[in-house]
Amino acid sequence: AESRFTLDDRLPAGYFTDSLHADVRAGLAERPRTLPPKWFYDKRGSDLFEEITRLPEYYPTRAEQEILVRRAPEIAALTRAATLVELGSGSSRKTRLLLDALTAGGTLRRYAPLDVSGAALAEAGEAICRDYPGLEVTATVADFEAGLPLSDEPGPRLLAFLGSTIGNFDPAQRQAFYRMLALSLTSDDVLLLGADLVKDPRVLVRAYDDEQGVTAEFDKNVLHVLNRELGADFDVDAFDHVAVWNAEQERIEMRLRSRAAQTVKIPELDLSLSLDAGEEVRTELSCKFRRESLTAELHAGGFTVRQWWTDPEERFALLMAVP
Ligand code: AVJ
Repeated sequence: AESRFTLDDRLPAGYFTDSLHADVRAGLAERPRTLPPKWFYDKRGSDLFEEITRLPEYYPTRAEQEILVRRAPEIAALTRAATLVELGSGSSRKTRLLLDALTAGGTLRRYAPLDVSGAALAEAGEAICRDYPGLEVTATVADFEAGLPLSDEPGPRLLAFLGSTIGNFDPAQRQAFYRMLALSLTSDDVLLLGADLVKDPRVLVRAYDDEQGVTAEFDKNVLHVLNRELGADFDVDAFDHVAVWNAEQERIEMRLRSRAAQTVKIPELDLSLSLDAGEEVRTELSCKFRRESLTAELHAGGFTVRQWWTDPEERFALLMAVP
């Protein structure tokens, strides 16, 4: 059979090294010190995240899935999409709910996942290619924060950004992201966005500090990544995982707290990092949303919200918006 699967690498040469170096150098110079969450996801980090999505405390994946099970046929009917573009193509279970509905609706021709991980795209893309015989799969390795490499996909296009990954961005980053998306889409296209909602802080904190300590392992994994990629000598066991609800900004912050005063060498950055006892490095923002303010910020970024769906418990929202 002809090949219906392509994998196109659009990352500039040296992207990983250059952006990791720049991100870590900038983040560790800030106060509080920060490390961007995108560096959690090496193979082990991606496996740990998959494990998180199955934890009893981590409701977002299941809540979003419930909404998709119920609404996928409506999404297919409303969009009549010919291409499903997926940003940060996570668990293929959710993708398949959309692919099934769009296939049943008879409009779908192409699936175009975008991710920074070529390995993840190859694995997921080939499986989907195998299970959807009529479908073209054009995977692109890209950092979509820098812009969308869209071009000749058949329209209308449905652009899915699921899992509340949008919550990793602060308000200014989200504004820049919406504007970039709005410029990349045409008036036929639709944005499908998953967003975790503000709720009881105890439920939120438990979701990010689980009983089994899987999230703690996931958090500390960024230190393993820095040890391997930058030759750093972080003593991973000298840090505690902390999940804090920031009530003012309505976000969970994950932090790694240094148990004692310590000095860490990062040879690839020519850096020696001194941490005080109790000092925290912020590793992730997970912003939580409300209907009114999310609708307003999308509007400021060039989108009009057309549909807003939640799970019955109103823990999570899935919205459709048009540029
Ligand atoms: C993949 C960014 C949506 O913020 O809930 C899970 C990552 N961090 N547990 C989230 C995460 C800790 C997750 N996102």
